[in-house]
Amino acid sequence: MNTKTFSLAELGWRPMLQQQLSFEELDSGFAARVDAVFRDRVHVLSEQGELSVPLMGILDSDDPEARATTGDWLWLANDTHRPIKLFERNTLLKRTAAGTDPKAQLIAANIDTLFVVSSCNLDFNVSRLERYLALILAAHIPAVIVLTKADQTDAVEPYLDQAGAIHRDVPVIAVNALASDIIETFAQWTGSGQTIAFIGSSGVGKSTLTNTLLGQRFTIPVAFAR
Ligand SMILES: Nc1nc2c(ncn2[C@@H]2O[C@H](COP(=O)(O)OP(=O)(O)OP(=O)(O)O)[C@@H](O)[C@H]2O)c(=O)[nH]1
Ligand SMILES: [Mg+2]
Repeated sequence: MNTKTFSLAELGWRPMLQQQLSFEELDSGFAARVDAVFRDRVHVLSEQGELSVPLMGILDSDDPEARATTGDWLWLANDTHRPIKLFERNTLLKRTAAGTDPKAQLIAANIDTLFVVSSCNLDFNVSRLERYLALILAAHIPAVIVLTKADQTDAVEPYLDQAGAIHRDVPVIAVNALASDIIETFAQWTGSGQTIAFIGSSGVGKSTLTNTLLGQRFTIPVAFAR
C-alpha cells in the first residue's frame, strides 16, 4: 500500500510488548498500531505503511475487551496482514455502555498521559472535571488538567486554584492553545514515542492543542470529543 511508514519507536513500541512475542511469532509477522476503529475493520500505522485490517479471526469476539480499540497494538501476518495477536494493554480507558447492556465500551488503549481539557470561561465546571478524572484515574492513567483560553481572561488564578484543589496528584496548566510556546510546556509529556490524548467538551480547544503541538513533532493524539 502506498502510504506513509512509521518507525516502531515513533509509534511508541515498548519492551513489554516485545516480551509478549514467541520466537515463532517474531518470524511470522510485524507490529501495527491502531489509530482508528470502524464497525468491521481497524486502520493501523506500521513500518509497512498504513493498512486497513478486517475485524476477523482473533478480533471477531463477543467480548468487547478482546476487540481492538484506538491505541492498541496488533501483530499482523507478514503476507496476508491477518491479525495474529492483540497485545496486552498498558492502560485501557473504557466506560460502561448505556442502558441495560453491561458490556464496556472501549475508548482508547495504551495512553501514557491523558489531558482533561477545559477553558477559562463558562465551560469550566469542577464537577465535570471530577467525573473525567474519576474515569481516568480508575484506569491508572496519569492525568493533567489543561485550562485553555488563558489569554482571554484577566483572572487565570481562580481557575488554577479550583482545578488544583481537585486532586493533589493531577498537575494543572493554563495555556493559550494557539501559542507555539505550549510545545515547551507540554514537552515533559510528549517525548518521542509518548501517546497522549485529550478529553473535554466541544469547543474547549482539543483540536487546537493537537494542531499546535503537531506543528513541531509527530505524536499519536488520540483525540475524542466530549
Ligand atoms: N484565544 C484562544 N482561542 C482558543 C484557545 N483554544 C481554542 N481556541 C479557539 O476555540 C475554538 C474551538 O477550539 P477547538 O480546538 O475546535 O475545540 P475542540 O475541543 O476541538 O472542539 P470539538 O472538536 O467540537 O470537540 C477555535 O476557534 C479555537 O481557535 C485558546 O487557548 N485561546
Ligand atoms: Mg475538535
